[in-house]
Amino acid sequence: MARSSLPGRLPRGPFSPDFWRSPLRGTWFTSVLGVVLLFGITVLFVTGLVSYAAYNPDLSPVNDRTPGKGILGFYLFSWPTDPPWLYRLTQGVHVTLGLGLVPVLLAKLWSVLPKLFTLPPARSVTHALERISLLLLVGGALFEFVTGILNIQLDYVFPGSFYPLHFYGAWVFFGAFLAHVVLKAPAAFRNLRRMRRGEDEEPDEDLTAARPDPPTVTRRGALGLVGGGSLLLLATSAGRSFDGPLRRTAVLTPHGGTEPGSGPGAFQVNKTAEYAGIRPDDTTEEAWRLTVTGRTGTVRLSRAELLAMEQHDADLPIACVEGWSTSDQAWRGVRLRDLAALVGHDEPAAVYVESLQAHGTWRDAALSAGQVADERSLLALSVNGADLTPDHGHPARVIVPAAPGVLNTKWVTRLTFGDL
Ligand SMILES: Nc1nc2c(c(=O)[nH]1)N[C@H]1C(S)=C(S)[C@@H](COP(=O)(O)O)O[C@H]1N2
Ligand SMILES: [Mo]
Repeated sequence: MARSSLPGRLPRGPFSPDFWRSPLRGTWFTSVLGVVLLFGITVLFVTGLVSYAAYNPDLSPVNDRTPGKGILGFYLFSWPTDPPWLYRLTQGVHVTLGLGLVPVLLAKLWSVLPKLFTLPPARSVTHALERISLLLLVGGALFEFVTGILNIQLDYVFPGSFYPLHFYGAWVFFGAFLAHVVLKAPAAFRNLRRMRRGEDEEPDEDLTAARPDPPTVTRRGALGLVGGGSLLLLATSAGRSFDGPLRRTAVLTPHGGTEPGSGPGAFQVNKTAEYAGIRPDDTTEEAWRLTVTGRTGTVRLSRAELLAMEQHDADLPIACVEGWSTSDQAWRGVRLRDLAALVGHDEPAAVYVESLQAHGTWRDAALSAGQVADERSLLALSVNGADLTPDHGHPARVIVPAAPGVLNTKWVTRLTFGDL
C-alpha cells in the first residue's frame, strides 16, 4: 500500500531492503569471517611493524624517508642479527598470510555490503560514528591490501614511497580495526557459541535478506569455497620461501616458479646488474675501487687487496621485503668490522654503504653498529665457492644476518663508518 501511495519516496536499487537476496548473508556467516580476520590481521599488523623496524628506519634517512613519523615510531627497536632466518620468517608470514587472507577479506566485505546502503544513513550519533569508522576500516583494508600486493607483484610501482604509504595506511587501518573489534567481537564470539549449541544465529535485519532467494549453496559450502580460495593462494605463494621442488609450487608470485638455473649463482635475483644500470666497465679489476672512510681517514682498496685480507665464511639467506627468500648461501669475503678497524673504528660503528648504482631506491643503505659488529656480516666477494655473478653484486656486496634484502647492498663502492 505504501508503495503506491508514496511512489517518489521509496528507496530503490541497493537502498531497498528487497534488493539484497542472498540467503547466505547473516550474522553467522559474517561472524566466522570476522573472527578469522581478527586473528589474521593482528598477525599482519605485528609482522608489518616488525618488518618496518628491520629497515633501521631511525638510523638514517637513506633507509626510511617517512616524513614526520614522530610518535608512530615509538616502538622502534634495534633489529637483531639472530636468528639469521628472522626476517625470512616474519616477512614470509606477512606477505604470504596477506595474500591468503584476500578471499576472506572480500567475502567479509561482500557479506556486509547491504549495511553500506541502510537508510537513514545515521540513526543516531553513535550509529553515525560507527559508520565513519567503517569508512576508515574498509578504505584502510583495501588500501593496505592493494598497496601490498602491487608492491610484491609489480615490484617498485611506488619508487621510494611504498614505505610511507603502507606505514601510515597501516596505522589508520589498525586504529579503525581496533575500534571495530571492540564494538563487534563480543557479538561475533557470542554468535559462534550459539552456533555450536545448535541455536539460531542472532538476527540482524541490516544483514539478513528480508525476502531471500532460494539457496544454491549452503553457508558451510560458501565458507568452504572461501577457505579453499585462501588455501590455493597460500599453496601457490608459500613456496617462494623455500628451495627445490617447493619453490616450483609458487606459480602465482614473482621469484617463485622455476628454479633460477644452476651453478653457484643460481638463487633468486632481485634487480639485475643491467636493470640497475651497472656498467661492466666500472666493475673491472682496473676500474673498481672500494673507498673506506672512517675516524682515521680514507683507504682505497682494489678487489685483489680485499682478497688479500683475512677471508671469512657465513651461511646466510637473502630475504626480500616482497616475501620471497632463499635458503642459506655460502658467502665468503671480508668482515665489515675488519674494514671498520682499518679506518680506526675498533669499537663497533654504524656504516653508510653506497653502490655503483646511480639511481633508484636501495642504491645505498645504512647498517647499525650491532650489524657491523656481527662476525657473520661480510663484504662478500664470492658465493657458493665462486666469484659473485654480476647480478648478485660483483665486485662486492654486503650480506648481514637477519637483515631484510634491501640492506644487503650489491655493487658496493663506498663504506663510510661513524655516527650516522
Ligand atoms: N645496489 C643495490 N643493491 C641491492 C638492491 C638494489 O636495488 N640496488 N636490491 C636489494 C634487494 S631489494 C634485495 S631483495 C637483494 C637481493 O639480492 P640478490 O639479487 O642477490 O638475491 O639485493 C639488495 N641489494
Ligand atoms: Mo628486496
